[in-house]
Amino acid sequence: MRVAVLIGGVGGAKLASGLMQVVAPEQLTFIVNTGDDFRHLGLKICPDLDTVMYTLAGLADPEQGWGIAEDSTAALKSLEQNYGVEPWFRLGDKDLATHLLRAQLLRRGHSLTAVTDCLVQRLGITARLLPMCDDEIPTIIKTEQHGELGFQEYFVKHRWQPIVKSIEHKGCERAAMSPAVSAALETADVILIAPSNPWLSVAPILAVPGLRTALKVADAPVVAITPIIAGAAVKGPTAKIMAELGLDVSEAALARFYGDIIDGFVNDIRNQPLCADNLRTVQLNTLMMDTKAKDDLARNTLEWIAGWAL
Ligand code: FO1
Repeated sequence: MRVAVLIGGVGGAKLASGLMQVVAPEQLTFIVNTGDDFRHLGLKICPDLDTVMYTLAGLADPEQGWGIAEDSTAALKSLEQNYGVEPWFRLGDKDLATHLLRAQLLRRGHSLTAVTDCLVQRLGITARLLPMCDDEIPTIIKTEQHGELGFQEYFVKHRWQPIVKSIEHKGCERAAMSPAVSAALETADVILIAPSNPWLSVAPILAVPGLRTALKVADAPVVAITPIIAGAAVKGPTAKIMAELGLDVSEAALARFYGDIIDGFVNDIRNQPLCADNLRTVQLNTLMMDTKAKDDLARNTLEWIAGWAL
């Protein structure tokens, strides 16, 4: 069964770990948000691509969810102590190696898709990892307190505390879906939307021109998994942003957000049952606190979909 997954960073990576246990990795394609990408210290940083990549390679820091486990910070300390550079974005030394190699490959003229393929192969990952797009579509957050902020300034520097007024996907009208993303959606048997932040991680992917249409015309069922459990996000600002954008913090509001691009919705067992026309729903444990819960969510989701779609 070929499974394509639209995915953000830390929350999505947990589902990715589960899927790796229940689907042959060669059958898995992760289409990853790159709206969080930015340039820092002259390097292109792709936090969500790296979070998923390190998770699949077994290198991820289990506490933070991002970065490499047991990494050191000698470069960051030297930048601060010797050059007075504020270390607001914590790049570990091993993580820096990824950025250096990526920068070199990009400078040679390779696309982000090709560069990601190269990094993934060298790490021995057999699943496919695709950036949502080869063009840059930075997510810009318009805030009440600071005006427009780049994504990482909002998320890391200001610890997602500013009140969000609106979210822009800068330059999306000039971007194009990559042939690899288009092929992955066309050939998938199942398309999942990971329990990543719908506004910060999934909306940038949906902003890639043609991608919404590709989901609507796909032969495969498209199923989203809720990131909201009992009126709150497991981690991060999903619920806070929903409230700031004037939405109910509910699974019904999430289903409305995805609208006609989804055929199914995996709701959590702790949530109210969801009734919506033309939408199949199921209630599963979506709280992925340990390895078993990750594997169970992946397996139960795919078994449920197989029962009505395959
Ligand atoms: N998140 C933080 O909260 N603080 C950091 O200093 C930080 C550094 C960092 C470095 C590399 C990387 O790949 C990710 C990093 N993240 C950090 C996580 C990250 O920026 C966010 O979790 C995502 O962009 C949101 O999905």
